[in-house]
Amino acid sequence: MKIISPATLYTILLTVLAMGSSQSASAQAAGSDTYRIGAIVVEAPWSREAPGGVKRAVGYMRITNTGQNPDRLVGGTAATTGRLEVHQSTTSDGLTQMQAIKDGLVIGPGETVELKPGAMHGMLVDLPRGPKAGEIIKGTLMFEKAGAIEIEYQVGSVGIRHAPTAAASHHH
Ligand SMILES: [Cu+2]
Repeated sequence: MKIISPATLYTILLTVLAMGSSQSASAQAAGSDTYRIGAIVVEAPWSREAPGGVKRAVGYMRITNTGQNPDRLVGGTAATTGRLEVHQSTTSDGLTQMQAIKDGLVIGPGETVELKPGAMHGMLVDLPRGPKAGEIIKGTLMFEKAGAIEIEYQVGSVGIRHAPTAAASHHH
């Protein structure tokens, strides 16, 4: 029988600890398009390439309030200089216009709100530059009750209508 010296044992222990932490890190990365803070769950944030030097981009996601009380998305940051606005699209006389929702987006208890193309959507404004397909935009969302949460938008190509990650995992 081999006797393990305390120094060796220490090394083994450190190795096990390192393995444990790298495993949990990769598990987190696998589910990285779902984010939670308090009662709020944010799923699949995504954006779209903004061509031609435009420094704004769309910001889509699904937000669920699993709590007993309403909460409110009041804004957020995007990349180094940008911020998130929540817009409502309205069409009248064939003309579609967007308006920022000034008082924030209320999400009732048990409610899921989807920010998506052609409807209520997020707009990332004042970005340092237009995002490119395949990139990630780091940002935060600020909720009145749940607080701030860090998220990442997956950037898809110009013209896509669905989250790039969801599109990649579907086989139609
Ligand atoms: Cu808009």
